[in-house]
Amino acid sequence: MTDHDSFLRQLGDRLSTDAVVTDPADLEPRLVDWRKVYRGRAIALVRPRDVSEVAATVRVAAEHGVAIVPQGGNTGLSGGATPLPDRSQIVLSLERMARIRAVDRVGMTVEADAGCVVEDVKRAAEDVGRLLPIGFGAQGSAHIGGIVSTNAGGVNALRYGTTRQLVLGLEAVLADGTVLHGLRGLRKDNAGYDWKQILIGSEGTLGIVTGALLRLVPRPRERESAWISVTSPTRALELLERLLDRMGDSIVAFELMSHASVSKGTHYLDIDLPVAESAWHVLVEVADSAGELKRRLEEGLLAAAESGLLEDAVPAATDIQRERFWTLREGLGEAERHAGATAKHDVAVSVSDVPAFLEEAERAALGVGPGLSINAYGHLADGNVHFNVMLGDGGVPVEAVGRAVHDVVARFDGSISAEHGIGRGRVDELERLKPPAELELMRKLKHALDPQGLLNPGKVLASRG
Ligand code: FAD
Ligand code: S2G
Ligand code: ZN
Repeated sequence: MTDHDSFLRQLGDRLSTDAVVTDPADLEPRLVDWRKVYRGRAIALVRPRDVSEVAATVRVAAEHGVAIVPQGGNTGLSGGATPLPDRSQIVLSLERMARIRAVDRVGMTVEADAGCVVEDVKRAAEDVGRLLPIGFGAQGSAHIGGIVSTNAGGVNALRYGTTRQLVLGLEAVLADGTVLHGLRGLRKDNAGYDWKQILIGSEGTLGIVTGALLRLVPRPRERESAWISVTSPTRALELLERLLDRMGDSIVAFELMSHASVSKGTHYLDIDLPVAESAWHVLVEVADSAGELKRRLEEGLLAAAESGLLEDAVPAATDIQRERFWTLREGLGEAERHAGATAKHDVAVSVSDVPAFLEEAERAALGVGPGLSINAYGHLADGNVHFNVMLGDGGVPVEAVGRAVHDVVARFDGSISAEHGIGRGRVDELERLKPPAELELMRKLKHALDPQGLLNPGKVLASRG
C-alpha cells in the first residue's frame, strides 16, 4: 500500500489550489457510473488546470504506484470511468480544462480542451456556420476527452463516421508524464506512425487526452426528420436502401427501434407515439443545402409507401416536432433504465445481417431462462444494435444472458462493443471472444505504453497483478 498522505502532500505541492479533492461528499458522485451499476473507491479526485498539471499528476502517481482513472462527463455505459473497488487510485477529471481554444471557419476545424462539453463545442461551431457532426443522447454532459477515448458513435455515424473520423490531432499525456503535442491542423500527415489512432478508443488505458483538433463540416441549410412505422427489420433495411438510392449522402441518421423500446419511451417521457402502433419504428433524418429537402423526403417516403415498404410515415411539420422525435429516440435508454434491470449489449454485425441477427439473438436470449424480454433499438445503418434484455424477476444472471447474446454476435463475426467500449463490464467477454493474436497485440501495446499498469487498470484488458 502506498503512503497516501505523502502522495497527497506531494501532489498538493505540485498542483494549483483546490486541484486535489478528498472530501467524501465531493468524491461520491465520481465513484459510481451513470447507470449506478459500477462502484469503486479513490484516494482523491484530482482536477488539473492544464496539461503541465496533468503531466505532474501522472509523474507523482507513478512514483507512488497510484493508479489513475481519467474521467470526462461520466456518461460512459461500460464502467470505464469508474474506479475499481480494491485498488489505490485517483480519479483524474479534466473538467477544469474546458477552453474552446480555436474555431477555424475556413480550415473547418475546432481545437478544444478535453474537458469541454460536447454540446458547447457543437454550439461554438454552429455559431460560425459549421457543424461538429456527432450527435448522441449524452452530448450535453459528455466531454471531448470522453468521446475521443471511447471513440463515440451516435446517430450520425452513417454519414460522418465515428469520433475517430473526426479527430485530426490530439494532445495527450503518457503514463511516464511525456506530453505529446499533436494538434497540427493537417488534413494529411503520413510522417511516421499515426499514434493518435492508438489512443482513440483506448478508454483511458494508454494515455490521457488533454486536447483535440476536430474536423467540422459545413452546416447544412435544411434538416428534416420523419417517424416511420415498418413491419420488420427487413422492411427497414429495404427502406434504407430505397432512400439511399434517392437521397444518398443527405441521409444523416437512420435509427431502428422495436415497439417494446418505443412504448417504454412514450410512457416514461409522456410523448405521444407519432404513428399508429407497429412492430418496428424508424427515425430518419436528412440534411443538405440543395433546396426543396422536405419535398424530396416526402416524395421518397410516398414512393416507399406505394412499394409497401412502410406502414405509415410522419414527416416532422415543425422543428419542435422534429426535436420531439429525437427526444423520444434519445430517451429510450433512460426509459429502459426506469422500466427495470437490463442486460445491455451494444453490438455490431454487418448491416445486411441485422434482421437475421435480431431473430437469432432473441431466440438465444429468451432461451436462457424465465421472465426475459427484448428491448432493441439502435443505429441500423451502422449495423449497431443496442440489444438489451429486460431481466424481469426470473433471477437470470446478466452474465448468462451476455454470453448467449455474444455467442450469436460471434457467429455473425460481429463486435461485442460497437460504440460504448469494453470498460469494466466486458473485460471477460473480450478475453473469451477476441482472437488471441489480437489480444496479445493489445497486451504488448498496453505494456509498452503503461508498463506499471497505472492507467485505468481493470478496464479493456484484465489488469496484470
Ligand atoms: P466518461 O464516461 O467520463 O469516460 C469514458 C471512458 O473514457 C472511460 O474509460 C474514461 O476513463 C475515459 N476517458 C474520459 N476522458 C478521458 C481523457 N481525457 N483521457 C483519457 N481517457 C478518458 N455513446 C455512443 O457512442 N453513442 C451513443 O449513441 C451514446 N448514447 C448515449 C446516451 C445516453 C443517455 C448516455 C448516458 C450515454 C450514451 N453514450 C453513447 C455513452 C457515452 O456518452 C459515451 O461513451 C461518451 O463518449 C462518454 O463521454 P464522457 O466524457 O462521459 O466519458
Ligand atoms: C443509444 C445509449 C443509450 C443506452 O441510445 O444509441 O448508445 O442506454 C445508446 O443504450
Ligand atoms: Zn447508441
